[in-house]
Amino acid sequence: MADKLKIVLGTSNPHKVFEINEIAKDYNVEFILPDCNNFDPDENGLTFEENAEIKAKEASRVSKNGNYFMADDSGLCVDYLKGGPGIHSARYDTTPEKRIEKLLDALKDDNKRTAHFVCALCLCDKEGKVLHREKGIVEGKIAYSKKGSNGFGYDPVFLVENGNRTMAELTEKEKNTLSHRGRALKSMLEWLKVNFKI
Ligand code: ITT
Repeated sequence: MADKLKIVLGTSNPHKVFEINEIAKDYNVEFILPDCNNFDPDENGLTFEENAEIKAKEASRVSKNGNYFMADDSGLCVDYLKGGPGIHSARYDTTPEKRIEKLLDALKDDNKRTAHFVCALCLCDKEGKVLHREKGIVEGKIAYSKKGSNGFGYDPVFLVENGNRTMAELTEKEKNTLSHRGRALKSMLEWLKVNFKI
């Protein structure tokens, strides 16, 4: 079998690297971290797509390893908060716990709880040229309190689709099958399979 295609993942979030490699494990590809001291691009885009592109291009610029670069920009969009925290999900408050508390507090008057997670992926080459993009969404609702301990971020308060389990109560495999990241990445992997024979 040919060597695994290595793709540098422009991220500083270890949960993303773990989930992405888990989802990709049946393909001849491996996602690795950028070879640089501190990966911290200015995510000043106005959309998930723009921020994914900023991070993928920054990885191609600063990383000393790799020929291909991908980034994931993702977040939680709550209807009552007019799509917020959205692209600001990672910065909604200072810690994951505080972010969840702030979200539950914002919805405490029994407001509309429908929400969705979004994941935008962008793949580019060494020169920073965009080769492909994908997007994945999973619909759900914000729970009244935290449940479950798997996953990361807002998973303990995100009730998946029409079910009564939060994302943090799903097994790793269940989350990866239906999550925004799982859906976007599956399409990206199929594209890579056709174009890079992975
Ligand atoms: P990088 O920018 O370095 O990749 P980040 O965590 O800052 O890492 P984003 O800017 O894309 O990444 O913000 C994503 C945030 O959205 C993340 O920190 C979580 O709070 C939330 N999020 C994204 N995917 C999630 C998931 O699968 N489960 C729970 N929360 C998620």
